[in-house]
Formats: sequence, C-alpha cells, structure tokens
Amino acid sequence: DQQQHGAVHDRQSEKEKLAPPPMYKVILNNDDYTPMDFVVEVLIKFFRMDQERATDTMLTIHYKGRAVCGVYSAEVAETKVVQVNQYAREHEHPLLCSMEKA
Ligand code: TYC
Repeated sequence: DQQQHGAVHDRQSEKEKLAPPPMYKVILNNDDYTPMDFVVEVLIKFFRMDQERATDTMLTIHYKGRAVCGVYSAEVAETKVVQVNQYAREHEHPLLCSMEKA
C-alpha cells in the first residue's frame, strides 16, 4: 500500500496535466410510456433544473427524441446515469439515461 511501499509514481501524461478533463453529455431519451410529469421530476431532482426549464427540456425530448441534460466529468456523468436509470426502474418506467463524450 501507499504507506508501506511509498507513493505510486504518477504517470499522468504531460498532456493530461495541461488539458481539462474529458467531459460527458448526459442524455435523456424519449420513450412512449414514461409519464411527462415523471421526466420533469427527474430533471428537477437529478439535473437541478427549475420547473420551467425542466418542462421545456422534457418537451424537447418528447418531440425530438433526446436532449442533453447536462455536461459533467466522467465520474459525475456515470453517477447521474446510474442514479436516474435506477430511479426510473424503481418506479417501473422505461426512461433511459445515457452518456457520450462531449
Ligand atoms: N413520450 C413520453 C409520453 O408521451 C414522455 C417522455 C418525455 C418520455 C421524455 C421520456 O425522456 C422522456 N408520455
């Protein structure tokens, strides 16, 4: 471990030291069954939107198929995806949250 064997040599590249971390778009996808009110609730709860922005974003998803709900570091984006999909399944809705590199 770190104490017994000394700090692990940091092999982060010169590029990574200078560049900002890679960012990921977190996306909500449309489906035919998830209630509109539930999607608005998710946008408020997990993406910190107010009622108006959440409603607007939900309608964009409904009419266009998907919308970017936020852009986050890899770790935060992955957590959003897991939490939103878990929350949707707990409520027995097929709502799908996904991520892609920004
Ligand atoms: N299309 C759904 C309906 O008509 C509403 C909906 C919006 C579902 C956004 C998912 O990400 C979504 N009830």
